[in-house]
Amino acid sequence: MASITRTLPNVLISGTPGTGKTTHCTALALSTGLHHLDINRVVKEQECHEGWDSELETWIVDEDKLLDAIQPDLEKGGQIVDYHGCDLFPPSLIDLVVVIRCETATLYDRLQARKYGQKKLDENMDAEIMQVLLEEARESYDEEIVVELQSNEADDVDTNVERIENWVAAWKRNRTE
Ligand code: DAT
Repeated sequence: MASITRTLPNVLISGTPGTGKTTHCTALALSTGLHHLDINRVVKEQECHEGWDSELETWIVDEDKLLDAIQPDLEKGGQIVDYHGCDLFPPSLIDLVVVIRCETATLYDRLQARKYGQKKLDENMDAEIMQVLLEEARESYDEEIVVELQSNEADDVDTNVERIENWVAAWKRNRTE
């Protein structure tokens, strides 16, 4: 089985757009040496989509094609997976799920700064308020591997990254014992 042969863990960093996924993944890739697997980038560069949704300003993802594209990396392990969805990845290939959260006023400012259209902005604000990603994560994976972390201030990133770094180190130790 793929999960037995992996010597490095796969960590999914999820959350509503603007909460801080990419900020965390970039820092984590630097501090752990694991690979930042930016799913939006794969979708775009490997054309794992069925076109552009101009109303929601996003690619319409072809999930089968996307999974085919990333499966080898997930099987290899050592991936920090950066994506706003949780239910797409095979649970057997994900070792930790971090759902990044953010206070609504702060998120609103971040999304406005990105110049999102009103529909996209409202949809993402609703998703954060209704904690859609957290629920999705809890439904898709064992509850013990799902962690919710706040990302409102710069200090939060440092604390969260250190915590995930420690988790990765413990996972590696457990593998070799
Ligand atoms: P995501 O990848 O979830 O869309 P991001 O990492 O690009 O989010 O962050 C969105 C913006 O918010 C970006 O300008 C960085 C900033 N940001 C993220 N986390 C933060 C934090 N904890 N403190 C201050 N700014 C943060």
